[in-house]
Amino acid sequence: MGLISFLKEKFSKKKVEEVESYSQGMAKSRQNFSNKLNSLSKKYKKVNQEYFEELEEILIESDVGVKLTLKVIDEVLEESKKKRITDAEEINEILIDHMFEGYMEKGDSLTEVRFVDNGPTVLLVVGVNGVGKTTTIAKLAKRYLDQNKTVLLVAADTFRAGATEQLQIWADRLGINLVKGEYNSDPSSVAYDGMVKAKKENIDLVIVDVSGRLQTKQYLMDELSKLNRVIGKVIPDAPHETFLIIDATTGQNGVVQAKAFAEVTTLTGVVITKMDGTSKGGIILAIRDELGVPVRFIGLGEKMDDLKEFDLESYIYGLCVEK
Ligand SMILES: Nc1nc2c(ncn2[C@@H]2O[C@H](COP(=O)(O)OP(=O)(O)O)[C@@H](O)[C@H]2O)c(=O)[nH]1
Ligand SMILES: [Mg+2]
Repeated sequence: MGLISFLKEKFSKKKVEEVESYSQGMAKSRQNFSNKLNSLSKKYKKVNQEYFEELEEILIESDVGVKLTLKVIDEVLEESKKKRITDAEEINEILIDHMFEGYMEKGDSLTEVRFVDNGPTVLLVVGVNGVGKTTTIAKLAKRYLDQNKTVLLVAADTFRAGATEQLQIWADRLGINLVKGEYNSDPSSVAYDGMVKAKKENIDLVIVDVSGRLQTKQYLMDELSKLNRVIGKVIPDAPHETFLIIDATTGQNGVVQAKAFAEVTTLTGVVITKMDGTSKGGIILAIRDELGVPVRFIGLGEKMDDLKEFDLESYIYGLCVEK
């Protein structure tokens, strides 16, 4: 049984809330992707060269990325030849199996923040302006507050006008503390203050909002390594996690950003925001293929509870299964 048939059966019996929220959040992507796949299989019934060319186009238009698209199409061609399958619907199922196998091949798929046994766990959150960093930080803080952890926020994005104020509003709403500095002050000194406070107060999770200025790679690299050094001085082995935030609506530009960050620092996870606002949900696969870093959470809306653990099966279902 193909993966899609398997998932249809699994989720039609057990309509879990998680799957529902994925389905809603990914409606635009699904309309784009699964409708195109369906009309393609109706148009061709039996596959041929043109069919595979159109299939390739659909994948590329969904932001799966050229490299992964070519790899997957090759695999599907090979399997269909070997098994002598020419029925377009069956081929589409094989395609989906391969797209998602590709994800699993790229390493671990953990989601929740990994907490250290002793002392504060430090999570750096990086990404360019406007991708949803601050909102995601607030959502993550809420998630772990709900799990009875103590959370401290650190506003190390001191360059963007209003960034600190925005984080302050969230901290107030959530009833937690925020460590901040003057506008344009050194992010590392704010981070330092944050670490000292977190250690003194024995906080479980410290989330640091980091400015993602990509003017030059050297600049970003210097700034991030200084930040890492300063944090590690106060809390050994910290930061424990570095999440990169990518806006799904930026398409392949998001992939370019991800590569740039991965070159200058060690990323332990990616969070893809605004999945609800794109019709090109394939970006998750492209990022995973290019970086090999697990997607830890996805943003499916602007509300506090719209941040979900990334779940590959729910994602596939949300992307591919017509409602
Ligand atoms: N629809 C939608 N909007 C989001 C999501 N995440 C963030 N946003 C919006 O994106 C905008 C920029 O977010 P912000 O957190 O300020 O970005 P930052 O500059 O990276 O800190 C805000 O209007 C957020 O409400 C999401 O998952 N879905
Ligand atoms: Mg911000």
